[in-house]
Amino acid sequence: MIRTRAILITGVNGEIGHGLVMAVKDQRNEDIIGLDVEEVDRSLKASLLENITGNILDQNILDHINSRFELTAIYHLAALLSTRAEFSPRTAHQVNVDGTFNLLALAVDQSRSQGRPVKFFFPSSIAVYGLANLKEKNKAGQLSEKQYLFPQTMYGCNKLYCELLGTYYAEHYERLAADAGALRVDFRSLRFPGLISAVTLPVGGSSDYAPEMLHAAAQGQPYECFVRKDTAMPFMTMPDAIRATLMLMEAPREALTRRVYNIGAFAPTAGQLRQRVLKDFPKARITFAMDEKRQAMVDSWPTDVDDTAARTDWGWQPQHSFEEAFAYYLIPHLRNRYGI
Ligand code: AKB
Repeated sequence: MIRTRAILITGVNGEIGHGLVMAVKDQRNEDIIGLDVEEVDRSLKASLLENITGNILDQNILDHINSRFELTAIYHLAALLSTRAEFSPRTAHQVNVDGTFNLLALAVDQSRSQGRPVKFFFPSSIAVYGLANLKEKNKAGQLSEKQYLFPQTMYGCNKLYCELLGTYYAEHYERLAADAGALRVDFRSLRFPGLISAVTLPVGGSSDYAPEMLHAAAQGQPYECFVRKDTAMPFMTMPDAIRATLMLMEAPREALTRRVYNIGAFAPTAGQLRQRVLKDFPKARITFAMDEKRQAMVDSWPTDVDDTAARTDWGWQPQHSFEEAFAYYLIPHLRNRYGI
């Protein structure tokens, strides 16, 4: 029996999953298998060759996928975000780490049967960084890929380990085997900043204050921001995150000098976000009520990242600066979405 060629997207119901399905459907001639632990959103179903409801920890599901499809690439998006992971560290480890391990094993099986490497995309995060305190954060400024890798959150630990695990699969997997050296998993990863979508809202992250503030304002609802006004961290629009993902996956292997890249776009403080939201929604009621524990998590993340390697190796350049993000993407789409 011949298997059907497709790409696999795990966690397809999530924010990145939504954006990625739409972009792949618009720009590429590839069939998509969508996997999610919840029933796949109705809005996505028409764009998928097959939607599968199942857990990435269930080997039967992965065996089923392996037996039916020839996967040209795996976009492994399923994860518990940083705030949720602190409440359920065991589940976070199982989903974020064991789940990734299972998907890497699937990629190896696929590579063996296809006789070629399988591309594997892993969304990492600025949560891999860990700055000791605010003084250190402000002093450190933009961080390169190798600095301050001492995460203070479960999610950050999970992401950092999986960056290393994926790199091991790409560079040294079964290094003592007779056929050692064959590239099986072409692992590629981006450290995403906080992502802001005009279409969906994140669940369980610590950078959620930015999208929550915006969506609340667009709906005329009050919003209490859980970090201080002066809190800075990097953000990016969802279309830029999707564009970066596809650019990295399309880049020729020889152009890549690393397997994990920082990417940045803009890095406003929460106060600057509020000011910009008020420009378009002058009646928005946005107040600040700091949650000390979530604040400390965000304070351990950098104010911004150095993405020189991504710019040099594969031409990364965000389409949306802070002002462009609001003027050309967020505000028009939010107005359209909420009918204002
Ligand atoms: C989160 O807040 O957990 C994520 C992230 C920064 O990776 N948005």
